[in-house]
Amino acid sequence: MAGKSQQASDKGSHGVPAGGWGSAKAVGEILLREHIPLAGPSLLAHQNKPDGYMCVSCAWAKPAKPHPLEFCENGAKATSWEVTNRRADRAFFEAHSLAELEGWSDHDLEEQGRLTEPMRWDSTTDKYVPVTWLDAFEEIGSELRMLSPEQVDFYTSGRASLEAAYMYQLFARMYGSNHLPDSSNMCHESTSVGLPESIGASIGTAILSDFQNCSCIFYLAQNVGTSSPRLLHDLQDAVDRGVKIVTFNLLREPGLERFVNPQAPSQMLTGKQTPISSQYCQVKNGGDIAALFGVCKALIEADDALKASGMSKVAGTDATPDDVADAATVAFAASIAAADKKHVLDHDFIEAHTAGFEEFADAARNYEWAELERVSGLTRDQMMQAAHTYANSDAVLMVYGMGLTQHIMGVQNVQMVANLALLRGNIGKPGANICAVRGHSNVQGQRTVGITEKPGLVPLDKLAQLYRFEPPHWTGHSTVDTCKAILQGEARAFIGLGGNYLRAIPETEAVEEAWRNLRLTVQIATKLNRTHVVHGEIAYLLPCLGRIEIDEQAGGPQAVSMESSIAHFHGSRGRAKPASSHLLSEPAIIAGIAKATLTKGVVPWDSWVDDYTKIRDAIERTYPETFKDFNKRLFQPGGIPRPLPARERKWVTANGKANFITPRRLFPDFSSAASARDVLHLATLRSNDQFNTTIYGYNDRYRGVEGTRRVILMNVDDIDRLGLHNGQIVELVTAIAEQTKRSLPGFKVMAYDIPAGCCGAYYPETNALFPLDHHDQKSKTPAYKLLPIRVIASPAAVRH
Ligand SMILES: Nc1nc2c(c(=O)[nH]1)N[C@H]1C(S)=C(S)[C@@H](COP(=O)(O)OP(=O)(O)OC[C@H]3O[C@@H](n4cnc5c(=O)[nH]c(N)nc54)[C@H](O)[C@@H]3O)O[C@H]1N2
Ligand SMILES: Nc1nc2c(c(=O)[nH]1)N[C@H]1C(S)=C(S)[C@@H](COP(=O)(O)OP(=O)(O)OC[C@H]3O[C@@H](n4cnc5c(=O)[nH]c(N)nc54)[C@H](O)[C@@H]3O)O[C@H]1N2
Ligand SMILES: [Mo]
Repeated sequence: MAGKSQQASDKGSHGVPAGGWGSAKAVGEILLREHIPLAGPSLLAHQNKPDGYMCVSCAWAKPAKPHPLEFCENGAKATSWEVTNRRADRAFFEAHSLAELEGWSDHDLEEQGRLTEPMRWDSTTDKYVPVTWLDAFEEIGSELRMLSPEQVDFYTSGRASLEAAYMYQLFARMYGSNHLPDSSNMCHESTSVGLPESIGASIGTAILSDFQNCSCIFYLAQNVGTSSPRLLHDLQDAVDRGVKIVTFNLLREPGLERFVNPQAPSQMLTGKQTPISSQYCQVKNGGDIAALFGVCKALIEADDALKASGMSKVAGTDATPDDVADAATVAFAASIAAADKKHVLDHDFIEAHTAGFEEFADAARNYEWAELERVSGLTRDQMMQAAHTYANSDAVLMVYGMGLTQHIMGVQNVQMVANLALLRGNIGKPGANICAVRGHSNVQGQRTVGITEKPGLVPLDKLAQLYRFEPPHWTGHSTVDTCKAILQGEARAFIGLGGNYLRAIPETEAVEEAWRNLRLTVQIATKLNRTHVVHGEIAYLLPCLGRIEIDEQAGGPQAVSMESSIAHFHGSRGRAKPASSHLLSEPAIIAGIAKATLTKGVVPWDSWVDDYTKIRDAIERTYPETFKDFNKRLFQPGGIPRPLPARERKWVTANGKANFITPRRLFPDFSSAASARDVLHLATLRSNDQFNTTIYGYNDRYRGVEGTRRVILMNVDDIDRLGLHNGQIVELVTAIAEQTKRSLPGFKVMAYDIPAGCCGAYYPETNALFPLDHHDQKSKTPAYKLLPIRVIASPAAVRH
């Protein structure tokens, strides 16, 4: 039963624990590289503190009683990257045409440093040249007025504040468009669509205290050491309390195996490591529905056996356990009975609060273990062991990330997590909830204040009443729809509030080509990226203040706010000197464009920009319950909690119940060609040296990758079987929708601890392989964690 990947080994894939000296060293290196040896450390002391600024990296919780240094290696990197002394100024743009910059890597573009003044593309020289803010707003406004609102898409990346996001969606709607695609469409959209059907919440229900009250954590498909390192502190504290962590991940991620707290001197000096996972289930990508069905099957059948033995309160038959179950299940049931428990499932909760249990339970009973093992890549023993831990824990917290959401069956993955939680009432009691770990630092909050293409999620009547206009009621474009509209020539203008759209989306090559036909591209940004370099007929690059910078307006220095992964709102006050005196804040830029575009309306754009408390008052007027006393509570330690009915077991669903939703199948139905023996399933990954499309460097020290990002992580048996060898240069070719050839040369084979049939490579280098239609049907989240590909020997040289 003790399979190789069952127990957390004491070494990660590369013997590197998460955190530790490597982390401390990396922070020092990045501060030096960005030329900020002094400002950096003193600034970092204010990161994620009640009167400080909220980290621009991940969205993890900001505790009421922060650690002295409430930052991590990656937060420090993100801060340094923003307050860098490097500048992409007018001299830089004078020296480089956009045609030339198109040949640059993502890393080299951003590495030029902060943008310093507004720029307009000049067609005669093919360069960005300085322009005044007023001229920029005027031309953008007059172009937008000439287009019809259906032709314009307003993208948002998840970093902009609640204030900026609220203004932006209001502007788009007053202009007449619901085309408000956002980074969330590529990220947790499966959560936003899946959880409302299951439990009537569009976000996770967990808050920080659940980490202190749980007795077990199921940790699924999230790479804590890289993506939200501060959450490691909460995991470490939980482990110290004896909490069992059961991990389901495609890879053996060091952060989920062992942690050395770089902020605990005793751990640093003694090298003491906290083992994180008590059980590590190395699941195949896309295997989670099968894996969780296995856990549920074990629980349901043990419950059936108890019921049959007459030990359960809901007894009803004369059958003995041996009649209904095999030895393993009987043993499981007996262990529960021995612990003086009457049943495995929480029947009272199921009865009182849920619908759909019987159908779900039957589906679980009907799956054969062999099939669940084949699809998940786990053994029955592993799934049974996870079920034991689950059944013996009073309060189980479910934590998950992109390895569940970015799938063809992303919504069903998320709903499967809810199903497992519902079996034992693990929602809405202390320590038991669902924690959807968010990505960008305010991606969750933007949706809260109206950034969405779905008009049903926005109080349109309220907006109409407050601002006296008729908002559009049609459904707008999600990110994938925007790509389609660009490909079909229906979209004519794209406004980007941050982000790097052309690198983040699927089907990058075709969309890039079509993008050049857009009439207008406007990018509000801090650093140069590919989405600014490839451009439309009229193109603007509008540089903004970052969150860490002092935002001085007529009414004095301003604060902004954001929502963390655990649904708390926090104020944030910038402390660094702005990168350039020509920068405007995001609210000021949005107001400038709005005023130049809209011909009517009653929004006091100028006074909002002078004093952001007025924007927050407007947010409170629009959402009185969610943002009650918003300004007054802005800097409340620990943040302002957002109302979460599901935490109180109030289910805001169509039937007023929490719903078991039975997935239709275990795995996507790919064509038979895509199931051929030489096809592998690619998951795209983040390295420890990147933030999304921002590439800090070419090492991933946790995974032992050095000096390149063009690697393909493969199982040794697959390397052999396909006649390849470690270190060989190969081409990656998409094995679905093959009428269009999608391929990328110059990847290096790297033998890695990954289940057979699966492979991994970095995002965004691999995005050109993804067909646009390869997404979850309901949420349209691109299936970035499972693409059938072929790995083919090729003579091309390695490139970055
Ligand atoms: N340093 C850093 N921090 C970040 C980001 C960053 O790029 N860099 N990005 C931010 C953003 S926007 C987001 S959304 C989050 C992303 O943070 P995560 O949710 O951690 O997303 P990924 O890094 O893509 O990795 C997902 C994890 O899922 C595993 N996995 C892949 N496929 C499967 C599968 O099918 N099943 C299971 N069980 N596991 C699977 C991978 O091995 C990996 O450990 O992080 C945020 N924070
Ligand atoms: N293959 C694959 N593709 C993926 C993913 C994956 O796992 N695999 N993950 C998806 C996910 S989860 C996400 S969230 C998306 C990310 O997609 P995006 O959010 O569009 O991309 P980012 O790389 O986060 O954007 C970086 C740029 O944001 C700008 N920026 C930084 N700070 C600020 C600021 O304060 N204000 C403004 N205005 N601009 C700023 C800078 O110019 C920087 O170059 O990518 C998605 N794409
Ligand atoms: Mo994300």
